[in-house]
Amino acid sequence: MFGANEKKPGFFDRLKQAVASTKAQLVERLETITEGKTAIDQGVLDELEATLIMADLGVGTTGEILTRLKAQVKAQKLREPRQLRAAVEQEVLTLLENPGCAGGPAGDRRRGPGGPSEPAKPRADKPARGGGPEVIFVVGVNGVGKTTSIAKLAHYYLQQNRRPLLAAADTFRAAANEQLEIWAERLGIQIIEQKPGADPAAVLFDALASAKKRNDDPVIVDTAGRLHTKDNLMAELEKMCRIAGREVAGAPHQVLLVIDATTGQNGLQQAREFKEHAGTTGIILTKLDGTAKGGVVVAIARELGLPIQFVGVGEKVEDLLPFNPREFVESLFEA
Ligand SMILES: Nc1nc2c(ncn2[C@@H]2O[C@H](COP(=O)(O)OP(=O)(O)OP(=O)(O)O)[C@@H](O)[C@H]2O)c(=O)[nH]1
Ligand SMILES: [Mg+2]
Repeated sequence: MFGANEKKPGFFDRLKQAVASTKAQLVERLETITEGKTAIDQGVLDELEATLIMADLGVGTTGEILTRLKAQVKAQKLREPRQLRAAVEQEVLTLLENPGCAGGPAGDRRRGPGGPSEPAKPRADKPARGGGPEVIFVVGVNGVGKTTSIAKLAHYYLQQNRRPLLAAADTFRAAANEQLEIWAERLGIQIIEQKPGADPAAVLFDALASAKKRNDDPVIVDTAGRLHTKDNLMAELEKMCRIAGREVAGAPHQVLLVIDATTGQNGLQQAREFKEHAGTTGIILTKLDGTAKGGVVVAIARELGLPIQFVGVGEKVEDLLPFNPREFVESLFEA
């Protein structure tokens, strides 16, 4: 928390702080690679490849960037080693601004696994109109920062003068309710819960009824995240989607998958499962602060075809930033 006389760091500064380790891993190493070199030769490209992989861009994404850079070198559009930083920056930005565009340049572009899917249009700043609340499911495996992200989301919507309501539909884990209750109390918002072990769909039903009655919006739904009962978990999520859609037109309007940035490429596999079964519309990438694996942002955008909606940059409620590809790239590459 910041004292009354303390200036809160701006949005961009907070993002810069959060990506400092990734920047050291990725961009500052780029400088080292090209230092004293007179040409972009195979040695430079090999070192670049290793650097991108170490920053967790993943093998596929790294390969695509390398292919495109080599084509530029061949066409003599890219000659000087000192141009490499800007060239990588441009490639990263292109990948982030076109989620799901895995594959080669023009003509070979296709959607990521899971078939064709339009990137979700986030309704982040638009209050629901008419037929009931906006319904936001928050999904993801255990420990990735789901509950904290829900509190942060609630805070974000409060700042926009909306009245979020929390639905404690992770009835699987006994302590899940308590943690969410603490946040709800701190934020001064309504929480709907039942006994541990209750049917999550029943909690959701109650939450939607309550939100409609009290004009709460959005309804942010915590869900269970155990993967060892994967089939049950996915069936449960599907059932909750059906209930939501029956009670509120078009619900769930967002299904946000929480991924822990510190797990790097492992997070991608989880994401594929959830995308397939739970109709994920966007990503919240947590714990971007203090990881040098922030390059996973690029791999997620390219391989999943899902927009990153928010990034988590700390443990406090205000530590959730709406994600913007250009700002992210600038925070990394800016001198
Ligand atoms: N540094 C940092 N820590 C975070 C961030 N998001 C969550 N955390 C921390 O990660 C830990 C786990 O967060 P939770 O929100 O409890 O995670 P969860 O997914 O709900 O966990 P379970 O309910 O146990 O499955 C907590 O200590 C959080 O404070 C983030 O963006 N940055
Ligand atoms: Mg939790």
